[in-house]
Amino acid sequence: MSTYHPLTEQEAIDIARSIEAFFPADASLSCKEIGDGNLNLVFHIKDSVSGKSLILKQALPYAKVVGESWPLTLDRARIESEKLILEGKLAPGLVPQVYKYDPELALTVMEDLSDHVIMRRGLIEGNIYPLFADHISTFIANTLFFTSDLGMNQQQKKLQVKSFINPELCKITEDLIFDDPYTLSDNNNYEAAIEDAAAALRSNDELHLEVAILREKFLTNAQALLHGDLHTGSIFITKQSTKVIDPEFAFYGPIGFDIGAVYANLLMNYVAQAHWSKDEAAREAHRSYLLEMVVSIWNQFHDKFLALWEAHGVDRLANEAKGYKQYYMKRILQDAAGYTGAKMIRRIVGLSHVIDIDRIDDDAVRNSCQRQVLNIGTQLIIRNRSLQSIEELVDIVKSN
Ligand code: SR1
Ligand code: MG
Repeated sequence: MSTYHPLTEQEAIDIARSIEAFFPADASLSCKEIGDGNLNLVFHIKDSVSGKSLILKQALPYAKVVGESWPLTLDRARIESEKLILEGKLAPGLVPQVYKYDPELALTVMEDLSDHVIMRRGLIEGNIYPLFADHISTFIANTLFFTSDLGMNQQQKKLQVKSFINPELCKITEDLIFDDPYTLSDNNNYEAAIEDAAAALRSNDELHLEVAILREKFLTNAQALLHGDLHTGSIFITKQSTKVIDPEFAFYGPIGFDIGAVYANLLMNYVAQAHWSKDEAAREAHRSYLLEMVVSIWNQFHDKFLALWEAHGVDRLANEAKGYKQYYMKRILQDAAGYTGAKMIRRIVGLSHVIDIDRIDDDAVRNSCQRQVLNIGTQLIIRNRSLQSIEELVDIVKSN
């Protein structure tokens, strides 16, 4: 057993070579560290003889995006590998295969998805993904239903809640999403040109009440085992295939939080298409496509979740009480709207941004997009508890 230390590229090659029956004996392995996320090292190992490849992901004991001054638990590597394995069982084909987890090194060895692209980049290029709504609605419905009190043994669920307690990663979300944007915080990061819009977030009492309610649900509502960070940078995609990665923020929380993460990132791309699409017709086509995708994801998720409930529901009263299913699904939709708004706002004024918006080089266009994201986010949060349909969510987006 090795004691923890950040791996060198040569050590990553040696570990990859030891994965049984993966690389042939005459493999000629090369390695490159390719991690471009906020937290971890990611080694890409390739055999030039067979063409086979692997990913080794190693957690660092601090948040890479900030540095060693922000210590972070290595237990997130366990949570990530256990969640990936569980997701692979509940939503087959929609996550990378895990070959090995090494707790000492906080290391997960998994399938290389280099034949896919990160969805955020694909959307910026204006690509269409015809199967995405089907795939992601299956992923969300299956992983959330079967880890909830509706779909699994309720005593086992309590043990699962315990095993996925993830206090440090949850605190990042609690601070960066549900606190910092609404106060003067050193973590905040936004341009002087939108100071007035950022200040408006800090003085809006109606908004603060709704964010406090969303925050409370995030802190206390252990509804299902969430991915916890389901943005378009956590999704590898092609026209035929979707693979969800990076569940290190997994914990038991409100179902709407995962849906809100997907929506927020689709909608920020929707706003940013004002810059990224070459001509007006292409831009409008892509924007319509993104809004249709938002509607389709909800409708498919709704139908799939209810079908699972019908076939596999374990809670007699929840199964039979008249009106309960409608109540439950509407609450998920309303939570999803609120979390969509919260996740949009944090990416404009908070610590960690998205390239859809940040890489717009024209200052005026970028600032205008930032303001639009803040407006949509604010309205979604303020109106979340009265929202009645997915079409209403789309209307809020279009009217801002
Ligand atoms: C300090 S980590 C910043 C962000 O990166 C992750 O992807 C999460 O979204 C987190 O909030
Ligand atoms: Mg991540």
